[in-house]
Amino acid sequence: MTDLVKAIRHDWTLDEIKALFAQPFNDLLFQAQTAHRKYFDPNAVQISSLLSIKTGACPEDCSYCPQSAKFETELERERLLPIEEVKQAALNAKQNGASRFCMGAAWRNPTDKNLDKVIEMISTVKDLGMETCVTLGMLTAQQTKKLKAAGLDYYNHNLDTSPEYYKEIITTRTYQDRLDTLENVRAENINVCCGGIVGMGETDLDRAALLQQLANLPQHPQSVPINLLVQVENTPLYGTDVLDPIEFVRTIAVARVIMPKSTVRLSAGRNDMSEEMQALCFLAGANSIFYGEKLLTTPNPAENKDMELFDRLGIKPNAEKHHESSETAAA
Ligand code: SAM
Ligand code: DTB
Ligand code: SF4
Repeated sequence: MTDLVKAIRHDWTLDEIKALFAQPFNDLLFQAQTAHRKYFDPNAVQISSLLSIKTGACPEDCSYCPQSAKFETELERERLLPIEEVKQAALNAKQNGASRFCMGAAWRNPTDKNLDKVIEMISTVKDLGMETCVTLGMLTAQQTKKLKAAGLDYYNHNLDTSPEYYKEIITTRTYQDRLDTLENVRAENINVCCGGIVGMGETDLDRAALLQQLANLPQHPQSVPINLLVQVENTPLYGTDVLDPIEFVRTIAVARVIMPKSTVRLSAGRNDMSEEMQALCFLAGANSIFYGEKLLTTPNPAENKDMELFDRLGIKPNAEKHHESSETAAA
């Protein structure tokens, strides 16, 4: 083990992160597995289910996203879902074995009126005994306080890519806007779920720089989703060269090494991955997945396929526990 990976750090240099990536694959995986075993049960994976509570017609221009109004995707746009539909979806997710229910809305930011409706959804899902997560776009400090008061467990807001590559991907909001929302969420002591997307045509350096941004936040996000781009027809990124699966596994492993106490989620893109590749991701320290046949708008492996895979790997769903109290556990 090198000195680089001894402590929880927030001062990672790009050169150090590049050096972690550049190691022989087996050395990197050994390092990641060692870090993982220090803080987590190595055979436990947390499972979260997703629901799109408001689909499509989004004013933003994120070039990976089928929900942007700027691209002619085949998506049916929908209004904010009625509370009964949300409750039923959460109940199904719970019955299928999910411990956290994540609700996503295709908004640049929520209006105060819509936020009140989402707060009702959060209370309903909490009453079912599930953890709650929402992703609604940018938040003001005031809105964040309301979410905290509602008992929200996690807020998902991704940095998506490196600061340098970001301008090639989104023009309608800045990297700093994202950092500001993350700051609001942290200030309210809501658990932060923040990661990015790879396979968008970025360079090796961009992937290292994304992980550097995440690890050098004032606190490591409690949850770090690593998404592999789901290529959707008529989005600008459709047709991008597919990322080498080994590079994807390396990205998970480096995230695990530099954010050892965070839950690392093998997120979007599993539908395009072999089971062997997913097994390598778990070996590299991924300990969470999105579970259920749909992500927000795109397909995800069927529940029984995931359970079969867990069975073959001896993985226990939803038993992921820190060996020590988390660096950043929210109240
Ligand atoms: N509209 C809100 C926002 O962008 O902050 C919340 C919902 S948005 C769909 C949540 C995240 O989903 C994005 O930040 C992005 O990281 C991820 N995402 C969207 N489309 C994706 C795709 N095609 N492949 C992989 N991840 C995607
Ligand atoms: C995250 O990092 N990935 C999820 C969740 N947070 C909200 C979203 C993935 C979306 C994939 C494309 C879709 O299904 O629309
Ligand atoms: Fe809108 Fe979020 Fe999609 Fe960007 S990622 S277009 S903000 S729904």
